Amino acid sequence: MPDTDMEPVDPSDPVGPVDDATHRGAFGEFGGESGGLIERTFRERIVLVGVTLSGEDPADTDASLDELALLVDTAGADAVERLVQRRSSPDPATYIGSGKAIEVRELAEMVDCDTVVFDDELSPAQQFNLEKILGRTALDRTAVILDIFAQNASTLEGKAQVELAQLRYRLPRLRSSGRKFSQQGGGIGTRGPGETQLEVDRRRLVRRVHKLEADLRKVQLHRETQSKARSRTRNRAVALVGYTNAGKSSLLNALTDADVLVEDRLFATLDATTRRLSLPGGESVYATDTVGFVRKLPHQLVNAFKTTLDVVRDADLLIHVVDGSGPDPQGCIDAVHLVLNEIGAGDVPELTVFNKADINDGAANLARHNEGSVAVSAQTGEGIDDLLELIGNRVRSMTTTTDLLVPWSRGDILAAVHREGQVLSETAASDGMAIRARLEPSSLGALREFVVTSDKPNG
Ligand SMILES: Nc1nc2c(ncn2[C@@H]2O[C@H](COP(=O)(O)OP(=O)(O)OP(=O)(O)O)[C@@H](O)[C@H]2O)c(=O)[nH]1
Ligand SMILES: [Mg+2]
Repeated sequence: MPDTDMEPVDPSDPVGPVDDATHRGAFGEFGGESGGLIERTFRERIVLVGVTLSGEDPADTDASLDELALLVDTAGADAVERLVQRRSSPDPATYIGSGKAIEVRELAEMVDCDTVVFDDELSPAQQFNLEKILGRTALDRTAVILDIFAQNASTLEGKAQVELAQLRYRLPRLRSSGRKFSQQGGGIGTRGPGETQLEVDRRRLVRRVHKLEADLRKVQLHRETQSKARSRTRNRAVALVGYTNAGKSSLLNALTDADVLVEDRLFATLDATTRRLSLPGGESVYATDTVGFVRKLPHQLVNAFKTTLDVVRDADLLIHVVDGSGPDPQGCIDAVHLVLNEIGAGDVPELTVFNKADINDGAANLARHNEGSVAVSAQTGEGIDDLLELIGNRVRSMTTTTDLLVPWSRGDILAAVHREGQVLSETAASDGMAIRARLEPSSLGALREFVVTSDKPNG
């Protein structure tokens, strides 16, 4: 659950933060801080570059570049031009062809842009070669997403996860890009330290990675203990998942009194928040809001956010929140499914919720064409009762309705039924208490000799 017991970073720790990950952006210089918020003195001008591989739909490249433009904007820069190349495969040395790279350089000079952002993860060598040809900084999608995460991380756990992802991304780039990672020192593009210093830096980074990994393992252990405690209480767990900015946090707030930060911003939520949610049938479940997804979510982040994403993998039901008013709901759904598969949550049952029904007819139309889904507005509350009903039905279908006859002499069994299940009715009979209860299959074993009939309502 959300609040972690992670150790604060000790400033005297020799393996303290190597790089002020939360205050260094992918773009430009910072003008300083006011009220704890970072202000950038200027917004860099960016050229975006994408590749359509053979067999790929150019429309997908466009959608991906639209999203990259939004990511770049969130990170604090302006995408002023874009360029797409069709290729059979990425060039191992330069990602795009070297002739095309010269074209990009000319375009960058023409529009006076400082940085070129490529819509995929570049290998360290590709990045190095591209910077040489372009004569300016070459960044990739991963660096931009990491930058946004770094700006948004607020809890110790979130910060540690982002820093770990950044270090894993930067380590292999240390030598080839000549970037400098020491505390004092310039931002992107400054010349690197000498070979010896590089080795020192590298060792320091590796030590820091190990420290962060150990810290995060502790958090994970803590969380596993909590989730064991929860499974003893027999409450089901649902996780809100979806594309970033779809309205997951807004929906958790609408369903419970969670008071999670809601912002019109990509990746506003990086930590998991769990609240108890009471359903109309009388059951309660634990509902967790967590980090949003995006196309090509960097694997470094997926790995570093493992403890946070475990909540999704271990959930009994996913509430997949889709912005039904947006231009490309299906593209977002597909992107989310890819990430779910990647984190091993591809098989968790899913309930699709088309949100933002107050904006246009999109959500309602989508819900009509998608069996078992529902249209809601987290903002106005429209459809929320239907959603609660649906969650209740889905959760109920996971448990079994059972009739038991418990002899009067077995007070312990009576108590166990009440503790482990939800008692629907109790009728006193001459030979004991006749009970109808919803029980988990796992509880049924121990109660077998008292079971009269047992059936699963919705399969
Ligand atoms: N009009 C309208 N706006 C909504 C609705 N739900 C959410 N929003 C807005 O959409 C934006 C994103 O909402 P969040 O709840 O932060 O979205 P999220 O999915 O948690 O986003 P991340 O945590 O950044 O991934 C905010 O500006 C919300 O006010 C809705 O039903 N209607
Ligand atoms: Mg959120």
